[in-house]
Amino acid sequence: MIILHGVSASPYVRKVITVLAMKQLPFEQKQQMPFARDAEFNKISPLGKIPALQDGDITLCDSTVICEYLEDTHPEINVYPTNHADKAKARWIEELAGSRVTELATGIFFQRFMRPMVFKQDPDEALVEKIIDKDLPPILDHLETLVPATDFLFGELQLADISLVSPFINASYANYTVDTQHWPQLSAFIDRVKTHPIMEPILEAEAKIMGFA
Ligand SMILES: N[C@@H](CCC(=O)N[C@@H](CS)C(=O)NCC(=O)O)C(=O)O
Repeated sequence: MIILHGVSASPYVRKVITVLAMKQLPFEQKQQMPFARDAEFNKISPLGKIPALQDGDITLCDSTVICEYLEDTHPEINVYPTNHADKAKARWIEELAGSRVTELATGIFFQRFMRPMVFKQDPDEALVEKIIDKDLPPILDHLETLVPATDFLFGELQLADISLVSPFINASYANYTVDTQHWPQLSAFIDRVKTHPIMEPILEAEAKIMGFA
């Protein structure tokens, strides 16, 4: 049985949960918190980050590495495009989503959710304002041109779509949603991914764990 370490509300853990669901792979989840400084967990994940995945004798860290491993070992249902050019484009979107987009969107989540709930500190609202007003708009302008008007980035729902939307799900827990007036295509795309039949039950289960439902 595959064991996934990491809390469901991590944007990176959510990628892996969704890929496991798309590939219809059963797994056991251990709700490992990030920043736990847990010596036992560090044996599995040397940087202490989530997600980590164990599959028999194999232990892997990093959501991208894990998703590629699942794609290679279970290729029956693809989560990456199969042609080289689209696959490279999908990997770039996953990288962009996992770096700058996550840094900003999850930055809002970190300030408004993690700081008060986990670290018992006040959020830095000035920083949140800077992210929303200055840092995010140029990225959102780019994403507005990147996402399609209908369906998903490569036709059917795949990992690139999930990677891109995942950080915005965290931001929504911190009362931030993409402005539908300024970025209508991106906003509609985010809704389409969140309400996809694969994603919806995952988000419902996550909301229960988070105490939102
Ligand atoms: N590149 C990694 C990033 C993982 C990551 O940064 N996870 C966060 C939680 S969302 C974490 O564990 N942070 C704890 C830390 O940085 O010590 C991936 O794609 O899995």
